[in-house]
Amino acid sequence: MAVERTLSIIKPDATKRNLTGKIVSKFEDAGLRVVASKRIHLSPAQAGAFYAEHKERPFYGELVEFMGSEPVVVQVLEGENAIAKNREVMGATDPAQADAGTIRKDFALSKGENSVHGSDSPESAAREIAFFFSGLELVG
Ligand code: DAT
Ligand code: MG
Repeated sequence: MAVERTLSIIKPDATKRNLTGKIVSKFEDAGLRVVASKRIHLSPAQAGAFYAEHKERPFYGELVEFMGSEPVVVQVLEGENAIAKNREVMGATDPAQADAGTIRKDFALSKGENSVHGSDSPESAAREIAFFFSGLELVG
């Protein structure tokens, strides 16, 4: 296994409920290190561009509106097998299907307002990290 980096977003439903610290604790407890972090408020154009891969899906408009509704915390997480490990800590997209102890099981409100985003492959991690951060902002 290699040390990887992955892009995480703590979504509006979670920042609004002041859950940032509790969510970061779950990353850290799983051995993931926060190597970059910022709080931003996405414009509709930025949210739309980030989720462009979903633009044909029926929930795209709702997703873009939600992601720009409140600030988010975007972070780069680093660790052994970080991409898959983060997806495990997040839990399934639908909180009703998520395993006990996962972020989405503990905090998500619905399939749409599901508290966190995480890259799903090395290619998406590289693209998503570059979307939000310059190399100078990554402090390993
Ligand atoms: P994930 O975030 O687990 O990678 P995804 O990439 O399939 O899931 O979808 C991106 C986001 O879109 C997801 O986190 C929440 C929203 N979404 C997905 N399926 C949905 C649905 N059936 N109804 C409403 N929102 C949905
Ligand atoms: Mg996804």
